[in-house]
Amino acid sequence: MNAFLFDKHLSELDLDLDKLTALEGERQARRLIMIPSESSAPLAVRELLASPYTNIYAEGYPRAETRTMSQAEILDYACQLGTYRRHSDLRYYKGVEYVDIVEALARRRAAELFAANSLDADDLWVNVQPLSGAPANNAVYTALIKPGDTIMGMDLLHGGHLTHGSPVNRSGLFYKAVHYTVNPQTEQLDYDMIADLAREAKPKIIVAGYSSYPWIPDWEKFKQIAESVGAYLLADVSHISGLIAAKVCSSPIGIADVVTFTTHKTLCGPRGAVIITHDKELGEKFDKGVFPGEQGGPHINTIAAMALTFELARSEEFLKLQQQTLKNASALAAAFQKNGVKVPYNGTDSHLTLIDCKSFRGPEGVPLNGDLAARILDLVGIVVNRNTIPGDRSALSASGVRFGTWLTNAGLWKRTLRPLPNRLQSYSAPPRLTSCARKAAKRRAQGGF
Ligand code: DSN
Repeated sequence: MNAFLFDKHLSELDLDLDKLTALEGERQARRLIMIPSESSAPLAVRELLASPYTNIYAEGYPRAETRTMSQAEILDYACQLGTYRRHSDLRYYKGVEYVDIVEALARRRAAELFAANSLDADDLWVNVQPLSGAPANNAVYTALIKPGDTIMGMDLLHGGHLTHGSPVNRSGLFYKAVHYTVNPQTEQLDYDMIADLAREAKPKIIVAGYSSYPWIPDWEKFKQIAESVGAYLLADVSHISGLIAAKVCSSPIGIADVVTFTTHKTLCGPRGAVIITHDKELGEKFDKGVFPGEQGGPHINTIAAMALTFELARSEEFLKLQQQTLKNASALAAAFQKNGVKVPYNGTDSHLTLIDCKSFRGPEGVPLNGDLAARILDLVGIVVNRNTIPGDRSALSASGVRFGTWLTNAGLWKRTLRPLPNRLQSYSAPPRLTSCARKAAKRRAQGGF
């Protein structure tokens, strides 16, 4: 019984899920995936995600003094394990002697990697427990403001994120959200307009950092605006954390009061998120905001994978990857423009760019929309997402398509496409679309949906 449940491989236990997983791997290897919020995590990162750390509960945090220890001190097992045995700790569970080391290492490596703007690792307070970007931002709000307080972020339709105060998200339901937009003439951030809105709305938090606005913000200008109205500045750099880690774009660390980011986009790590501040008092609030404010047990397998990600991001290869990712995005935007395709925001200095699908018209002059464009591209093996662009009125009818160049890390020329595993050779293909369509028509004819 035990052997049946616990010792067998997926291919022995569930052929369907095994096939589906192999097919997904094959899809990812064959397609040009250009969704800028995705990435391809290295094999070793994925090994850690499937490691024994997935079994652990560890509510709480490692000891505070490990924040200013060097990596060598954190990895001094004799000392760490002795301390663990001798003293009580902040975790609610035992069995976390190695987990403590892993999380302390992840925090330290993140601090060393992201130290910038004259700060060093010892100046930074890092939390690596947020399960993803949305919980990270929500933990920051929980820590800093009360329901009903005002937050100010970029309009979702112009490139902001759901958690920056969208009315359909908790950030817009619990807090009073006001939104800045791009300047309609330049389609770029207009710091005077943002400052005017901040003076009028008096937000407690201003959010900078975007999901589809492609230009790196001027962090100092945002900080001046936030200070002028007594607001905290939250830099949500989820999309560009890999670029910041490689120092190929400006960093808000030490400028913004708090920086949040996911680890699975340009940073090429596991699906998780990080909160960093240079203010210890705020850091302690964020720790409480994450646990117990927002979450229960952290995902230690993810934290272990983050620790590796932060180490890999210090490599020369990672730097080259991020440099090339930037070059590729600029080249892509320029090529679109050269071919008469309108590029919203008029270019990029990050890892993503967009097109305005209205540049294309059908035979009767009907403009292409984002959804149809994304479907056509999918059919030819290019995977993107439809996206709103300035001028759109609803997230449901987007005129744009968003392209990210993280696929630089697939190398194209470097990756050899492996044939499907033998066990899939005999796999009979899923029902063809036409037969699916026939079945759907039959269901509809019989009064189904
Ligand atoms: N929705 C993600 C994106 O695609 O940018 C960010 O959370």
